[in-house]
Amino acid sequence: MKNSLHLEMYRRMVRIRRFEAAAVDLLAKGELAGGLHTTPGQEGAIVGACVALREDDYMVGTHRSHGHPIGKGASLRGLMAELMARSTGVNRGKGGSMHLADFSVGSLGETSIVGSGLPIATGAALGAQMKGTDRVSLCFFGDGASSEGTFHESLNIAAIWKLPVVYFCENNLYAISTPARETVSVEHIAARAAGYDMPGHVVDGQDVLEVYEVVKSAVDRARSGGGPSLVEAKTYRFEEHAIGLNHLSYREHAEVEQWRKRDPIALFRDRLLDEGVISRGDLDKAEEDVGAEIGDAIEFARSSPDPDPAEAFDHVYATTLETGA
Ligand SMILES: Cc1ncc(C[n+]2csc(CCOP(=O)(O)OP(=O)(O)O)c2C)c(N)n1
Ligand SMILES: [Mg+2]
Repeated sequence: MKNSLHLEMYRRMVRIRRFEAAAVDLLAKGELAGGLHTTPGQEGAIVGACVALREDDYMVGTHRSHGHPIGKGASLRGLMAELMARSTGVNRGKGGSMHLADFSVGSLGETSIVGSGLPIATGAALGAQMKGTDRVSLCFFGDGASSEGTFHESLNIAAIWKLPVVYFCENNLYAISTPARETVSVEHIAARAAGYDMPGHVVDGQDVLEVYEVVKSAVDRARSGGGPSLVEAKTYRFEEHAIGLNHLSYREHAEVEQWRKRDPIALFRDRLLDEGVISRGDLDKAEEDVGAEIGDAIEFARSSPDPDPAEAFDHVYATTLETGA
């Protein structure tokens, strides 16, 4: 792997962390409305998986998905404007935090309905196959979603039709306050792949390079007609389920602290420096550049107009196919 790919991975992880920190700050200041489900701790899983895709491949996120479009290469301006409900947002300011679709980078969107992304990603893979393209679809979902019916139905049909899809579970050990160990029938969600006769892999979600390598091989397999795979990343969210839900006490403080020691960004930075892959100066410069991008995105959003109320019912139903696919 080349240095430039490592640096881009680092940049995207930092971009996600800082973008969300800025959004939380804007929420506190009242410049942004609604809730935010943030993802600190899970950036390695998100970026490692997204970077394994080609730019024209598809990706579907979850309700916790500011990071996934960023991982897929979306520009911050349209995402920040969407969070701030401006007409220049990726969904014209009508979607908000849980609906950050950006078709320009193959990001097909997110919704608040847990498990709803699985059939969408499966459908995108079916579309790619029927059109004879070699596009692959990457589907993110959580440990909670892995017990929804949509998970099982999607994996079954994808296996039968050998669809080019990679199912990627971010197992952060909890669905809101419910531990996966109390609701998931297997120790490793990846073991469920066997029931659908597809490969299942467990990866360390705090290790962006391990995630990248495993997802890349699953993507290559899907692209060459080998069918779907299931990848489970063991990871952790450092913050609460959503901003403002700080009253919940379902996790031991020591557990949170233990995972915080395995911050995927810090681990990657240390490794790049230890192995001499990228200089400290280049990493610092990447962080500085991301800081400037965030500032630019906020200014862009602040100076953008609100959506026109006359457009409220536009784009509810598709009249033309806008994906360019
Ligand atoms: C169908 C459905 N059921 C329940 C909810 C309420 N809900 C929102 S997020 C969430 C937890 C999802 O957990 P997981 O899939 O592990 O994702 P995580 O929040 O950990 O990223 C639940 C139950 C919902 N939004 N949709
Ligand atoms: Mg979870």
